[in-house]
Amino acid sequence: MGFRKDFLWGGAVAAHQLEGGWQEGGKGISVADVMTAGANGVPRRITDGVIEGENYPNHEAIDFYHHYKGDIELFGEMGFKAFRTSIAWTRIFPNGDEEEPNEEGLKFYDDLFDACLAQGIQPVITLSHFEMPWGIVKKYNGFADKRVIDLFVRFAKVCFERYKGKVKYWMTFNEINNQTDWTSAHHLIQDSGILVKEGDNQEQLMYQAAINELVASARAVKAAHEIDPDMMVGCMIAFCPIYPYSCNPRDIMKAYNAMNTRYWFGDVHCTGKVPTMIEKLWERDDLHIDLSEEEKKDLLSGTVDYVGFSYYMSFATKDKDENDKTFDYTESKDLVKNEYVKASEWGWQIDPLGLRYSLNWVWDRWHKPMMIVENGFGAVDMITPEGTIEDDYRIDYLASHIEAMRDAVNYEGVDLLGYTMWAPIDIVSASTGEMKKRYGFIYVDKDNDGNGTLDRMKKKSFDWYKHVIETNGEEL
Ligand code: BGP
Repeated sequence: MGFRKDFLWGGAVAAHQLEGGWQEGGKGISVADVMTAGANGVPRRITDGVIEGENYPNHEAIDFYHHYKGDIELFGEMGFKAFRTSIAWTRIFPNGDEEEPNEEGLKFYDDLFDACLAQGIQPVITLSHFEMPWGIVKKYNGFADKRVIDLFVRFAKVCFERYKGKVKYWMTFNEINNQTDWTSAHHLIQDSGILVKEGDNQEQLMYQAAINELVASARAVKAAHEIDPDMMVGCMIAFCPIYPYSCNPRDIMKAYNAMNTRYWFGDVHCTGKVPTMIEKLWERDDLHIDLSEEEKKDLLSGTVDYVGFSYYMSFATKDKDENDKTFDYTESKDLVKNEYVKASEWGWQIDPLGLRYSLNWVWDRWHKPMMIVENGFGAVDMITPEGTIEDDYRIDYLASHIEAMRDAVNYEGVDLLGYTMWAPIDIVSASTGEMKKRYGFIYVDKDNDGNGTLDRMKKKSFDWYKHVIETNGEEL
């Protein structure tokens, strides 16, 4: 009973949210470098290039670029077995389409991975986590253009060859399915590097880019296995189960189609086939998706080895039109509040049982080993007069979710490889650009305006997680 002996306990981050050093070591500009801070209800803006005087929180972030040795030691002290981060594409190919990689960027990750391995920590690596080179955005409009498939595969191969023997677990695209919400310009730039212009058919752009990314992912999986048969390459899905609002059959059908619309990306990653319901939707919406016979073969032969997914919250949906036979689901319009669960300060609905449900759904549908590669609680942390941070709310959130995944292992026998919570150290929030939305066991002295010493300090949850790892998740 309980988690496997070699369970990969750890934490997860993404390069652009913590490294800083945005112009060091020959790094080019990425989409994250042209996103301003949001905060207090003001959304992040995507600027067309870097504008003097704007606040770009990712430029310095928490300066992990210069602090990584100390930070990794702290992860080692907690007993981490795995550390998930991403490789900033722009450190390796500054514009994205150079012939040769940037040696200084490659060397940085060599040093970082060595620092992890010295602590007994396995690096778990995402190749593309919301940080496409700005050069690719400007020249090709990101994954809207098929030529970007080759650019991504070249980047992936360079990484596999260089880090072979150091990195076993990889993921291709972070939360590839966030762009289900194609009405959001934010998701299109983060997931696909598409800069939305007036008059664009965003639905067409999204589905074409997604297909191109899925082909790129499949080719990368094949390349990895040729370079090193021991490599395990996974996908990464943002998993929020969508419940029916009621037992009205129309709500059930709506939720069923909503799940299929949000998770067809995983079907392609895991089975190599586009579900017929998605092809029907393309027909209905008059979308013309270019997917050649050769590409279809690649999809079939480049299926993933495991499913990585993030889990923060659940959703609910409700049918609104009794004459609608399509049961089409549009994320920006079709979600409703679930009165049975509470929400965080940022409106994220807290639902630990939803994690057990998700593990079972993924396991039953795709029959692949799984890794929970993100799960955590963003909150404002206060320093007490004694100088401590008593983050019991974070401990409660994580404990209830770890219990739910242990139940899925014990009661349903799902195959779970590991758990890398988000994020072991405070970093820049991806959705809002804020520093005050904190997830870490380690506090970083930096505020929303970019002020602070960058000093690190342990929160109460630090020792709690250390004990969870020591007991292999038995004592929460
Ligand atoms: C996921 C992303 C991460 C991350 C996390 C928390 O969607 O993969 O990059 O940041 O969510 O979100 P946020 O930082 O917006 O609170």
